[in-house]
Amino acid sequence: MSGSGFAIRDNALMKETPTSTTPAAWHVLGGGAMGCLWACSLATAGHPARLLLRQPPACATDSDITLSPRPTDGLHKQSLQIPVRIEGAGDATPITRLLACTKAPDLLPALADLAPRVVDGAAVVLLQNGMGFHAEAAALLPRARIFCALTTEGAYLQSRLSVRHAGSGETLLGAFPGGADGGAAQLAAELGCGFLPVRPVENILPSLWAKLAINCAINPLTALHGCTNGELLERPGLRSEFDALCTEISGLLAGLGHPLLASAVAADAVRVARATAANRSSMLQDLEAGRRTEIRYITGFLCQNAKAAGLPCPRNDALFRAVRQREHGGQP
Ligand code: KPL
Repeated sequence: MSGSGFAIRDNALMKETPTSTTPAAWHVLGGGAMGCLWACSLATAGHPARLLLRQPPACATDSDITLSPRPTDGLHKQSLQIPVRIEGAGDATPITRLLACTKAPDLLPALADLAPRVVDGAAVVLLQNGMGFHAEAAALLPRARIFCALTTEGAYLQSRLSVRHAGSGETLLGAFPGGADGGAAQLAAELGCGFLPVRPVENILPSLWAKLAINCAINPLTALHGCTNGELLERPGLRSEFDALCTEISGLLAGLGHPLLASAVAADAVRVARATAANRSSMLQDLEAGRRTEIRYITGFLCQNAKAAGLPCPRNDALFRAVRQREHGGQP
């Protein structure tokens, strides 16, 4: 997406191609913690779940995901083997329901590979951190119904195809680009049929912006300083940097027409940093693992919108450039 404007697009106008599978099979894209967790949630509720991997195992198409659930998931076991079907992009099965759980930088190339398999009217749910890729994803899949989701569920991979559900949260789901329901209620019921609850919202954009603002405040600073989310609040030098960054983000949100989010951002960022004090942010983990980070879709998106509106954003801009430099192996 360039700028904050969204093209006119209406999910309700897109007819879904009827298929014989009842209930509809879900394809879950990405073998990270979120992909495995959602595949397990759907499979335990009896929905056929297929895990789409960039590099599927050479010979196995059926596999198990090892799930360590939370007691509140209602599965009454410490660990379960959940059977799933593994597919690669080259498989031919038509896709009617897709939950994309890749990192933001991997999303568009993966969707381009899958596009020929996505049936008319298919529901495609984008569950990535950040903003700025939704319109491009919609352009790659012009005949699909696009939804955005964001989640506060916590999970981590214990090893390949072995996931621990580490924190219970909530997932919001809304049609892209927002506005009328566009099928979100029905889809939320389907996707939320397992142990991960999903709440439909009429307009997901404010929630996406609110999450973006929190990620702008926490992720780049923790990534560059190599610290936990909680240390941002505790270490005096870092705390003043964090506070000044929140002030700039708040001013930008106000200038971009989000006054309510602007007034809440500092308190929200502190609340999330405190609630996830022991966490190493996803951006820190990406930098440490030598992976591309989501900076382009987090701070980069905010800066792009700020500049288009003529709003100076020196702190965010400096963080954006510093993280990009680290991604390319440079030192601060
Ligand atoms: O979403 C997060 C992330 O790490 O990407 C936060 C909220 C910062 C938690 O770590």
